[in-house]
This record gives sequence, structure tokens and C-alpha cells, in this order.
Amino acid sequence: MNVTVTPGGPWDRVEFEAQLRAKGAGYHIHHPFNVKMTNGQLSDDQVRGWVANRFYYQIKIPQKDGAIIGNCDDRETRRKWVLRILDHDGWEDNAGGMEAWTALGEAVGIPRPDLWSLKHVVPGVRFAVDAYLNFARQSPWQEAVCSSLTEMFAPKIHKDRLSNWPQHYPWIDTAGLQYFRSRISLAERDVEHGLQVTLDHFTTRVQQDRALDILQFKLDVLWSMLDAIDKAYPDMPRSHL
Ligand code: AHQ
Repeated sequence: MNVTVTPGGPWDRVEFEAQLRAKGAGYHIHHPFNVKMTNGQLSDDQVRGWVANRFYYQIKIPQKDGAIIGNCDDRETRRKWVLRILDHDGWEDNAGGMEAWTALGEAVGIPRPDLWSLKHVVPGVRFAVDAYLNFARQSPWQEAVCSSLTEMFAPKIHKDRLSNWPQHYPWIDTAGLQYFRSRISLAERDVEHGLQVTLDHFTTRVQQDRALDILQFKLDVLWSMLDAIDKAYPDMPRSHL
């Protein structure tokens, strides 16, 4: 069946989703720092620097999701989105992702008070994360939902860590990897909802191009974080024998 697509006309849902997923080529799984991590080339200090800096991203996610809820006038969306805050902050006897990341910190040798002091967070990471938080505060809630779709690519990066770290970083207690384990199913649940909101909301070609630009902004947030971490924790010069 010949499908006539008017040039510049809107993509159908299948093509729009494919266009969104194609942005994965710029995901931070491909960043040189992450490639070094996957290949076991990071020093203990570089791993610690990454854990301490990514903690700033983790603790801002609930505020980002709270901003989306605050901007959202749709009860059904809020009922689902609130779960994301609980996943990180915890609730009742569920300690939440922040405690799992704290356990990761302790497993790599960062005591809880050091991690929570944020004293290791470098300016470039703080700026990138704050840009994401402020985007969510100032944008229509559907645009902030769209920006969360970098998590379409997250299950792979979590699975990489679970399979590579025990082999390459045996000094890290694998109990500390629980956060990565927990995110795989949570990311899949989150993406199913975020994608439905995005495919429903961005329907004209101009809006769909805007959605791709929003996703690129968030890819740049994640990429810039690793740029700043890579610069702050450079490879040690090879000892000249
Ligand atoms: O642990 C991560 C997480 O909870 C989230 C929430 C989501 C968002 O709302 O933007 N994005 C995200 C991500 C998490 N982990 C990152 C990683 O590399 O471990 C990936 C990141 C994402 O892909 O956006």
C-alpha cells in the first residue's frame, strides 16, 4: 500500500516514535567517559567522582518531577507521575532510590556525609542538572514529560553496569549496584507512560520537531555532565617505565 506522506506533514505514531528512538545515537552511553567505564578503564577516583556527581542529578529528579506535577492539570497524569517521586524519595518503609545511591556511594568508598554534602559536585554538573530542573519548572508539563524520554535508552546502560562492574571493578561490593537493578523495570514503566503522553500531545510536524529538540536538550544535559566529570577526573598519566 503506497502511503502518501505530504512533505513536512506530521509523522504517524510509529514513525514519530522511531524518530525519537533514533536520538539514542547521542545518548551518554556513547560518551568517552562511559566507554571508559564500560571497558574497565576508570580509576577508583574516577568511579567515585562519577558517583558523587551523579548524586546531584538523583536528588534533583524528585524536584523535577514535582515541578511537572505542579504544572500538570490532568489528574490521571499526576496519579501516575507521583510514583516517580516516591521511587526516589521513598515512602513508609521503602527507602527509595536516594538511599540506594547512598549505598552505591558507600560501596565505592564515599561515606554518606561526604556524598550528601555535595562538596564533590563540579560546576558543570550543577549547571546541567539545574538547567534540567528549571526547564521542567518553566515549560508546559507535556514538554517536561518529553524530556524524560532519554530513559528509553537507560535500561541498556544499567544492564551494562550490572554486567561490567563486578568484572572490572571487583573492589566494589555488588550490593551497591542495587540502584541499577531497580531502575531497569522502573525505567520501562516510566517510558511507557512518558511515550504515550508525548505521542498524544505532539501531533503536528512542527510540534514533533519541537519534541526532538526537547529530547536533544536532555541528551545534552546528560552529555555535559559527563564532559564536566571527565574533565574534573582526568586519566592518570601512564607511568613511564
Ligand atoms: O536513574 C535515573 C533516573 O531515575 C532517571 C529519571 C529520568 C528522568 O526523569 O529524566 N531519567 C533518568 C535517568 C537515570 N539514570 C541515568 C543513568 O545513566 O544512570 C539515565 C537517566 C536518563 O536516561 O534520563
